Amino acid sequence: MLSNGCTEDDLFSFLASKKKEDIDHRYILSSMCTLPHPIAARAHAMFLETNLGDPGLFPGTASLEQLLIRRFGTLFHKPDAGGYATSGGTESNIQAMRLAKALCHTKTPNVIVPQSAHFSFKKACDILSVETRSVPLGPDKRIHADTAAELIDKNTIALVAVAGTTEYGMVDPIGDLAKVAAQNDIFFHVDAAFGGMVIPFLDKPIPFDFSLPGVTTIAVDPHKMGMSTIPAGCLLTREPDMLDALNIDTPYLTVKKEYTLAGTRPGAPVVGALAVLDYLGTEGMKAIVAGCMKNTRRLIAGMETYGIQPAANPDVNVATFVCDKAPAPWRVSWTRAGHMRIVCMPHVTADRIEAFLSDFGDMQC
Ligand code: 0PR
Repeated sequence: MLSNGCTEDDLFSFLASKKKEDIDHRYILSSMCTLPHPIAARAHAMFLETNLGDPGLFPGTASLEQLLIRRFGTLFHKPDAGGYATSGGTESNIQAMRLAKALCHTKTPNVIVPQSAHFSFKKACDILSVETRSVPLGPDKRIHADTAAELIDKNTIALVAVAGTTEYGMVDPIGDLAKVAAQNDIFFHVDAAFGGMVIPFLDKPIPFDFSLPGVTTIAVDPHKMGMSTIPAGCLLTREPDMLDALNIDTPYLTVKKEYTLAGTRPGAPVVGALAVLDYLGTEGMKAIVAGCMKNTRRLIAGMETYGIQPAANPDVNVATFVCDKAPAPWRVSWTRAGHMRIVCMPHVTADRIEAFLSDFGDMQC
């Protein structure tokens, strides 16, 4: 640390020079995050000092968190769903697995997780000392109910499915899997961290939520397609009080118990998330999602004109290709199987897709 600090001008020119080292968002095609909606940024700035970890000091902010949970509960067909705002999909998935473990009493627990699941489940199972059983994918890059059912035994504490897989943008057959979970009386967690803010707004929504009786919990991330500021995730539970199973005593806080993972929790991105939902409404979100899906289809069609085949037929706005090279300075990502992956987020506009396709064509020549 500098003993006498520095001037504000010096400090901010240093920070600005460092920010310039970051990748220009116009070239980022690899991210499931996007530029925050201006409404989210404005709401975030209003609530900078708020801490949901001690909600009795910020009752107004805490009521906005409850409102956010109610908005998602309603969107997911269970208006009285329980839940809270997490730091994102990783925390939601860890907490869902923690909850599943708390509700079961087995000495050697296992969870059944799709091969396509996000790596946060590895962290969850590691922390919780739970065995992971991986469900292989079908040729359509989804898991199937019969293959998942074969892995269930008396020590299975949870089944997991993904609504919008990280790598290929696929939605598992949640309806079939929910039936298997219900028949076996197993906790069923749907990771809709990405798809939860896409699927409800598609022209033909795919059933994935509490409308399916077997679904126990859902993870959804406003800081992905919800265009909120980072970090903003939500964990939703079918039963309003389910999370109480995770309560621990917090004697010196304004609340005497908490079930969250983090202690201090930022209110600002949570309010940012709610602000975007309320500002855009369902029609506004449908327009955003329709744009992202149109761009995804255009990208796939454009790549096909160069002889590049898609690696999957995605349910959400993730396009993957059998291709091993991308033009600079674009930032794409690569799946474990070596496919090129582009996430058509709101900042990836139609113009940017055309610019990428044009640069891709030039690279091929
Ligand atoms: N579940 C799913 C289905 C996800 O896709 C992700 C993250 C998570 C859970 C975990 O969410 P958090 O990262 O919020 O904890 N998916 C992206 C990924 O790993 C996250 C990401 C975002 C990566 C932006 C890079 C990036 O630039 O690919």
